[in-house]
Amino acid sequence: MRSTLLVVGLLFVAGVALAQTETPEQRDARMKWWREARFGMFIHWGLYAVPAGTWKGQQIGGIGEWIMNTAKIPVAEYAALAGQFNPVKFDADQWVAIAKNAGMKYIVITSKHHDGFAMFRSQATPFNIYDATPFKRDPLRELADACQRAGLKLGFYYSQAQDWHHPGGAAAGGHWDPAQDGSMDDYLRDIAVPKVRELLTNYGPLGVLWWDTPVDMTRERADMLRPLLSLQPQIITNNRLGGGYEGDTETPEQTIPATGTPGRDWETCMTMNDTWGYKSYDNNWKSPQTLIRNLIDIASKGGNYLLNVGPTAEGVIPEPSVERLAAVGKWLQANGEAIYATSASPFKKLAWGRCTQKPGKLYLHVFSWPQDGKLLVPVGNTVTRAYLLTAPDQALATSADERGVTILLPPTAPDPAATVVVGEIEGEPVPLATSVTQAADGTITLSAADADIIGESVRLEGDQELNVGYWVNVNDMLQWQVRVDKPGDYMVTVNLACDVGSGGSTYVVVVDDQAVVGKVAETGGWRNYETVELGPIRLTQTGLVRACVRALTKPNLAVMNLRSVVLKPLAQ
Ligand code: H79
Repeated sequence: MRSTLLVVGLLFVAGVALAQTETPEQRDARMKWWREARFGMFIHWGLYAVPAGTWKGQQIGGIGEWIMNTAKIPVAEYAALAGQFNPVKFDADQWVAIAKNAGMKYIVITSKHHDGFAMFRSQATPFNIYDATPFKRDPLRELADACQRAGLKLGFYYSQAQDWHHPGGAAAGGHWDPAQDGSMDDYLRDIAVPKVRELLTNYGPLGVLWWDTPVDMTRERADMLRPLLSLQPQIITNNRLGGGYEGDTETPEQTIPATGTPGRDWETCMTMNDTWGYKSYDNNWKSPQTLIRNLIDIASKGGNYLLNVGPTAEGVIPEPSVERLAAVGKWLQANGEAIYATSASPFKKLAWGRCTQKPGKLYLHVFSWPQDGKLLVPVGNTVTRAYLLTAPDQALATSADERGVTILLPPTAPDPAATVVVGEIEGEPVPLATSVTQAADGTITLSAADADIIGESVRLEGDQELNVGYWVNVNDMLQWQVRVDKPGDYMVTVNLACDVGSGGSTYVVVVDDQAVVGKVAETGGWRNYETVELGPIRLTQTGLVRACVRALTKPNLAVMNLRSVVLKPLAQ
């Protein structure tokens, strides 16, 4: 009896383990379409499209889908919006065509945002578009069918930890109406779990389940939802379930990480203006060029771009979004080979643009067209053939030296947003160490972005001007190779930030074996940058020299955040 129980027990444990483990090959197979896709459409559509950013005549600040929370709208008043929600212009095939025409390979739509309103027919709650509105249709059903017809993957966003409508769901997002009173566990059990089960059961094979804002999601709460994923064994989930679950993808929101997220698949989600859910008066649109370059930047770091649209309460994707998506689509029509199914750049940083690659090919996305027509690619391989992606029959001349391969370009950029030059190579690309060169006036800028970062903790971060941060290991250091052509005396300045309580570290800047020492003074915050003068340094030789910044002592949390070290020539 005992041994039977033991055997049954072991079989059970083995079964669970089997169900939960996946070999790396199985995982790669599951992730394949997503990794190749590179570009998807995020759709934020819900009841918030009715007020569209205005409540009782007042324009409400912040993101449109948060209006109920930001304006502290009582639950019953907000729910009454459903009576006015009749998106008769909604046409699933048209939305899917807009995405497809943009070159997007998948769609992720809000099935239920924090406001609690389900954009699908649900048995779990009448607060859904089928039962509570005059529309009486299930747009997710129609989108699932339209995506199937068009060959796009469909994913659902589901906000599991916030629900400002159903009792118990508003604990995480604030609380402003007694109707929200209740237990989060009851809400999860009675509302979230059955709804997610419906989403994973009723709409055919899904590409993605996109959780959000895992506030108060303990392991126990996450474990109420996570087993449902076995209903769709191939589904890809993000890292926002909570409870310590990592999911498949990292999800930087509104930012492109400086170096991607090494070792993890990732997807930047971003708005085209400043809101996810529709706001009638938000006209702060990003230019097509910015969107194209964002997509390239992300692909060059091995990530995906999930670009948002916020349809109106009539069911229309705003025209400025449609125009921009068409422009990106036009670019991808000509240059898609350099985006889809590519892998990340082999280079750390390129002064003129970005790089993606496929076996045997470097795709050089030129943002800043070289004035002298010479594109320097810091690669050690022989480039057997170079050409514009849009003109593969016209070979471009190349030459090689110790800095890499120079490709001779036409005098003007054929595509100002980004022109793709293809460099065909044999074998794996061999990136060459790039060196910092002196500006015309002699200035030497050692930027964090150009540094070789050596260490365990310190790493590159930031959006615009990059910095190194997380410098908690005193032995970490930054290095550069500098090509000196104007020896002489230079003043060394450092652009750094240091939070209150973390000051006092000492560090040394070494260039060409000459050292200056500094002591970090607090600047009031990790993002408060100040430029401090360290002292003079003499450069005696021309040619390649080494530069480095390393810490000597670190009495507190971290050494500093560092953006750059600059050497300015002193008057002779
Ligand atoms: O669905 C989109 C956002 O609504 C959601 N994630 C993306 C994909 C999101 N929810 N919360 N957050 C992002 C971050 C929290 C923002 C807040 Fe605020 C800052 C909440 C309160 C202060 C923004 C500003 C919302 C209200 C005021």
